[in-house]
Amino acid sequence: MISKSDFDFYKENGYLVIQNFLDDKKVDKLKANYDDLRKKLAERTSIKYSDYHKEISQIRDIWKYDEDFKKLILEGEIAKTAPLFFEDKSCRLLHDHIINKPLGNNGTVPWHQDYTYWPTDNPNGLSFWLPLSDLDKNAGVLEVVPKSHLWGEEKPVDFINDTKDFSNYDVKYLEVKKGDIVILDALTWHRTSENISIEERIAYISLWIPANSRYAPKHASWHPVNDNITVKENEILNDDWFPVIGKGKTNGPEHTYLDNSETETMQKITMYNASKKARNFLQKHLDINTDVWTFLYNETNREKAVNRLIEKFNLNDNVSDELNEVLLSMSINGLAYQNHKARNVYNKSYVKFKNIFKDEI
Ligand SMILES: O=C(O)CCC(=O)C(=O)O
Repeated sequence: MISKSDFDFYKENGYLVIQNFLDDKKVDKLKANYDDLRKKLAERTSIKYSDYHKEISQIRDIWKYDEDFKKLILEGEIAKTAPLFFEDKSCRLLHDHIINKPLGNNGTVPWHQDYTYWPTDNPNGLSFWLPLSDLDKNAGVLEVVPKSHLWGEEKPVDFINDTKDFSNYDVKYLEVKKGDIVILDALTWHRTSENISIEERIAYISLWIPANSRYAPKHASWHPVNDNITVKENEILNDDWFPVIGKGKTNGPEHTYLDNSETETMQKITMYNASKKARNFLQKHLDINTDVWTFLYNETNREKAVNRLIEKFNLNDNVSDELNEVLLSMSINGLAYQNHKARNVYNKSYVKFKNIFKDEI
């Protein structure tokens, strides 16, 4: 039960932790389902599970694969709670995903505001962030800047070329326990640091928007949810992929929003184009006629590719191990994304790739 003071806290600070939101048994079942799912997805993509497990940190649209997650967000505890945080007591699912910070291969998700990445016209959304285990400060917990949702929307942050710094602010580390949930306003500045604990850090996140949100492709045309949208620009997001919970307004005025079309530019390497740019670059310079990522996932091909690139770009020989690792990581990401839009959200390999080839890309 959420009290009036909880709602007041959320409104004032732009986030809220609800303790004991789900019992341990339910969370353990969700975790087991996630373990099964990632095994199935690795198999379906012909990626070795050990590679998939180490590399893939984001799997999208969990509710489309798994009945327990689906029940949780469409009928269960989250469905019963999310609408209460909206003016008309109803909301629409934008999408859900799991973000994992695997041990030894994870990093920071830089400071950002979620709404800046959503192709929708109304910033009054939020997300529910549910950890599937206890988290201490070292585990890559959510860090939030209280009250920052009141500052309004800024341009989207490019995780690869990130420069935001909130070290002078009163940042809160949300050391939540298994079964707790964090509710986060879509304009609240937040990040998660590297997981340096002894367990992988898994969070299930569902993102909610006002039921009468309209499609705004210019706000985030690169976002994968665009692929699930069949309505036209400025129309209400009435599509099967975006179910409404509650009986709220499914009509209403249009809102103005920032035009972020420039994030699509292919000029320099950014989080919006990194995989595409890397693939085009490798296809061209390695003269590959088949799928680049399938080709590079093969160890022998990858070794040949490394030698060829070192020779062609006159790189120092000592870059060979790093380049091999980067190509492996990018090939796993590329294959998983092509197959089911899963990937590593930390972009370490793209940053390394960018640093190795500098202005050549
Ligand atoms: O779970 C994470 O590591 C990142 C979560 C996040 O930043 C988000 O959900 O917007």
